Amino acid sequence: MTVSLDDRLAALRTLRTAGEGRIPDSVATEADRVLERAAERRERSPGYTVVGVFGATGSGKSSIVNALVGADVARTHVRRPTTSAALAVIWDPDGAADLLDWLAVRERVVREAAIDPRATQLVLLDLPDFDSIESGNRAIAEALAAQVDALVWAVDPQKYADDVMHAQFITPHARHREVTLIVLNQIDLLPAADVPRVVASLREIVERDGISKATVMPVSARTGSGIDTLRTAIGELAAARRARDSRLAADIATLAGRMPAPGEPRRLDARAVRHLRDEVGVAAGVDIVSAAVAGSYRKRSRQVTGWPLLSWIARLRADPLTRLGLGAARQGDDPSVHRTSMPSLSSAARARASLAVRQFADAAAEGLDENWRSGIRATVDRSVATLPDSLDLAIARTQLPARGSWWWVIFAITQWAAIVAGLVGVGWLLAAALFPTIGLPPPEIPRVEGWAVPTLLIASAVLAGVLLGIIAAALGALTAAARRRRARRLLLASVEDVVQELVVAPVAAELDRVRDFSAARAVAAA
Ligand SMILES: Nc1nc2c(ncn2[C@@H]2O[C@H](COP(=O)(O)OP(=O)(O)OP(=O)(O)O)[C@@H](O)[C@H]2O)c(=O)[nH]1
Ligand SMILES: [Mg+2]
Repeated sequence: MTVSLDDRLAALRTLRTAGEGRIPDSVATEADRVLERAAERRERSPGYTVVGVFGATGSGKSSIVNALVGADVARTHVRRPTTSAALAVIWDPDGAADLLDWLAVRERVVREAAIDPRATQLVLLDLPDFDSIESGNRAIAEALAAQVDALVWAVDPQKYADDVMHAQFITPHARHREVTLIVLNQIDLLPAADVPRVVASLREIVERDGISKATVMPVSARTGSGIDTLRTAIGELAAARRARDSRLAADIATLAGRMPAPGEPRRLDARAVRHLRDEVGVAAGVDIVSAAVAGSYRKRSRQVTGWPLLSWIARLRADPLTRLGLGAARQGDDPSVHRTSMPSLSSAARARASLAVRQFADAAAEGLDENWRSGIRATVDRSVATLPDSLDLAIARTQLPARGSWWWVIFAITQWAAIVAGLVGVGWLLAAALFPTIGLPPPEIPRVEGWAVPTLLIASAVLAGVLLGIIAAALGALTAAARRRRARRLLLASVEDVVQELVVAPVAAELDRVRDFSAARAVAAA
């Protein structure tokens, strides 16, 4: 996979934002530095290649620069350390000025003849020693090692195997292998027969440092042996004009390697969402409210359709919905400020809801790295805090089925008609008994099949009342059950909206963030 530097930089920016709070602070800071450095380097002298010569004191860095240039531009000495400030050799004073200012290199030498015909846009840096006893030297070398486009490591036959140098300086730059040249200097001090052995040994050590297929160039700054090959290699680096991007790409890849993989995020499971909704619904009192809807219906049904002489008793009982603060009285209330008076989100209910939310989050975060898992947990913990209020509001806003039934009025009229018929029967019988006592002729009492009509009237009125009562109760129970189911559905839909907004969506966003991070990490590390 070939990835452009722009893609890599975009990936690093994604890693930085998506990884906020999830990657170690040190890595985040370093990412900011790399992004800043890349932007700054790309603004300056894009055609130029900055090659720095790094190494331990006395390895011959300054001597190598002089040999490359063909003149004593850099001071060399037996005294250690000699070089204490970076020196730039340039061939075009204007083109690289801005770049050198950014590199903070003040000592500059301008030369006429290029070290290689292809290397006119080159900045060659002689640097202070990397492992210096002078902390200033070390700081300069370290800062420039982070800024140059290509690194030349100068080692000498005495110290080429020094563990500290490899572990502290070369290994951290292993990713820069494409823009790294390893130079074994002072080979004139070795018996000629030993050179291949030392080169092979150095190559092996450098491979262990992580720089595979390293080219180790044996040179002597004193005799000039191997210097031409080194010039050609530097000329090629400059001509390719890829060192700068390659270096920045390696920086990004190194950083991406220091960011732990977040793990494979799961898809959110619809069943898990439903289970969460149901659990939170129970906690929010969906069952209590839907039972109250049914209870309220039954009460009002009894009030209207019950035997009129007793139905006033039903009127005395409070409406279960009103008791929850959800009765007809709230119609016209501003629902945005309305609160139910349910005891629903008692501490037990709260605990049940937050347990369900945390279980949902933990299941969603399964398979992720700990940092990301705890990130998801922290996200839902914030949701849990606002959940009770949002649920109460959602329940209060739900349009519950509260209207009466059309058949109530038919039953009511029939009940009253039966009562009137019964009263007519009673009046009739009373008249028959009392009229003679006040000298009036008693009303005639016809008979049907041997039964007195007024008695039949009373009996059928009582029978009708009982029958109507039974039928109305059965119809009422059926309708109340249907109401309860409908209320439950509506309430659960309201709860689902809240759960979606406060829990599911934030968790899904976190999982998307993990996916973005993983994808960016693959691009950055490619
Ligand atoms: N025999 C031999 N001596 C060399 C060679 N290159 C450098 N020297 C000597 O090694 C000593 C140190 O050389 P410098 O070029 O000053 O070394 P440096 O790496 O720049 O040292 P600092 O600036 O102190 O970090 C000098 O006395 C050089 O003459 C070489 O190829 N062969
Ligand atoms: Mg020097």
